[in-house]
Amino acid sequence: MRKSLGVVLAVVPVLAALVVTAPGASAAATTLKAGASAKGRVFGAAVAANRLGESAYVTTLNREFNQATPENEMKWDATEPNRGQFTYGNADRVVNHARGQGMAVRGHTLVWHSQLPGWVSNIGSGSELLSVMRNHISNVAGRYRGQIAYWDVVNEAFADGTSGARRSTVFQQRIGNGYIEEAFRAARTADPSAKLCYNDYNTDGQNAKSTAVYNMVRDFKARGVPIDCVGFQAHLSTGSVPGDIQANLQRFANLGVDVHITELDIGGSGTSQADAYARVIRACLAVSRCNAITVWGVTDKYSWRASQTPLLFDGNYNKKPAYNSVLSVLNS
Ligand code: 9MR
Repeated sequence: MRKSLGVVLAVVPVLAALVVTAPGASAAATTLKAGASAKGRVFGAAVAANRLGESAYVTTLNREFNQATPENEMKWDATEPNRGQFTYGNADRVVNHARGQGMAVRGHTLVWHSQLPGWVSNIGSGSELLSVMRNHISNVAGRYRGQIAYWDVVNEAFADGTSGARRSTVFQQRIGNGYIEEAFRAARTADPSAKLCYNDYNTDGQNAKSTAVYNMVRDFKARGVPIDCVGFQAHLSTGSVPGDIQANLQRFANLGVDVHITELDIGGSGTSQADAYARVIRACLAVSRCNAITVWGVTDKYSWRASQTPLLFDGNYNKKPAYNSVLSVLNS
């Protein structure tokens, strides 16, 4: 008798727990990746190879995120510092860590005017630079063939301001307008299973720059140039979240590409930062093709704009109000 009462008493809390979570309602997610997964999205972070020895960094990364973007390790200056000499130590470190944790990898980036070694900038001939660019893409994307979910094939190729012009990079100057589509074709050949993205900043709302990118993507789709996705970096501050971000994401999605928030960080603190993050996440969730969100780092202390504390975890890896706000939008 005593024994069976004990069993009954032990079962009561179990039943109570079942009643609380049933019927049909799933428990609220307690991590960013679980919340995003429940909404059919991935939630990523930029990852720095030289922080992977810090246990709190790794614990937070592994617990919260299911996609990794190497922050600097796949850029041209890291992967081909000298012509024809490819170095992959740090890129491998990030890829191996991510894959070991079951995280998707976002490759970043094959063609960019910044963090570009001097030997590339000094090439004067367009045909020579085109073959150097193709060779770079073939090597880097080829090395990680089959392991990359998304490649940022070309980064930041449009000018700021109202001109809607291409940025005057060495690629634009020497090769001309065709360099972007040549880069996408080379990437498709090197890794046919990776989704290929164009990535830029100040394109989060509708403006002259984002419209210029939009027109390029529309043209690429019309002519069969291989492009699958567009990345919106979303380096923002509390006052600068565009009111039309959802409309902008949707117009790109309507062209038949996935849209991603790729480098999200929002300078600020407290409630205003939390609200700004919520606006961006809500906009993405409202667009069915917005299926990946990446924040540009794990902790404020290692952010490229650390003094603006733009991320979801503070320097001690405590969850900030912005973290709770993002998680609650993902759970809503
Ligand atoms: O976060 C990156 C920082 O560590 C580098 O010093 C910097 C060099 O340009 O690049 C930062 O990442 C950039 C990204 O690759 C492309 N979009 C803008 C990002 C912030 O500058």
